Amino acid sequence: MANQQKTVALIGVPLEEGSGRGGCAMGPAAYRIAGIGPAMRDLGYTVEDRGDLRPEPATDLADMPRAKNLPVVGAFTRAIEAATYEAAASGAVPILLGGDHSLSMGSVSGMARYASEVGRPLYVLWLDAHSDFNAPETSPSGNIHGMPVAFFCGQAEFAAILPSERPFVDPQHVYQVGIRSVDEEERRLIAENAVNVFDMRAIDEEGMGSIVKRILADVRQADALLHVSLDVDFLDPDVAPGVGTTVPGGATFREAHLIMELLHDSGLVSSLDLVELNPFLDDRGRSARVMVELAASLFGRRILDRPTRGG
Ligand code: HAR
Ligand code: MN
Ligand code: MN
Ligand code: MN
Repeated sequence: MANQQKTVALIGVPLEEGSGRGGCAMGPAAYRIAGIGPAMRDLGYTVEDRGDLRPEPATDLADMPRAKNLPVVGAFTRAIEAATYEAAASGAVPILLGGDHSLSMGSVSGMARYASEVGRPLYVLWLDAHSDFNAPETSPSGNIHGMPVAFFCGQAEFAAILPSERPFVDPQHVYQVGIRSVDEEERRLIAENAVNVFDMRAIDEEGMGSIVKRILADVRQADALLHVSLDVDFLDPDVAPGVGTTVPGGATFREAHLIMELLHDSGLVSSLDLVELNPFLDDRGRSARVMVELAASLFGRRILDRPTRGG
């Protein structure tokens, strides 16, 4: 990603109905207060803030007990899919300011449509404590933020939210890093679908750097677009407490920072989600600032210049 002349499109998604509790809808405001726009501008990008999406609940989507708040989440999914696709098609890098993780049903589907139009595969890097591969039938909670990966891989067709001919992401092109909370049925699903999962043990044994370099080599080899989805709970709760589903033993700030620097150097990132921030649970804006800091590193903020390494 050469910064000069590049445009980033900020898309606010005040969606919390996928999470089963209040607070994530304040996420876009918190990211703006923490300075996401100025951080991108300082790096040389043109910043288009497209404001917040606020769709009316979809009247054609019936309530489903095992997929809570479906008419709201479904309406957001449609609006997010369209906004993400349009931003990418206009040549910008979409940055989704969440909002709970159900927003990725829309952002990844929008990028999948864009990728198929330009004739390239879409790969997804999922940075999260959770696999988010439940279907309504397997979810223990019924919360849709635990289902987006299954949805964009075509494994959770729980309602006619998007046209049935939409392109799906191949689960083998999904790389999950930081995983440490997987439900019983979900465990079976990710294995059957051959999702690439790097849990905390893999990170401890192999090191974050070598895992991420391998992933990026696969993406480059495939000449793919890469969508990055960063869930606050990927980070250790000591680093980022502002999230409803903390799981101990998460990534350190240094591990997360390294990923962002490697992603920037790769030049492969086409789009980014910042999700699950719950400002109501945060500690004086700390988690919002950490997320903005990580996004800035992904877009090129660096500590020192480095000789460019090939590949
Ligand atoms: N696996 C659990 C469920 O489906 C919890 C999912 C929580 N997901 C997030 N995003 N917080 O990763 O209910
Ligand atoms: Mn998640
Ligand atoms: Mn999570
Ligand atoms: Mn393949």
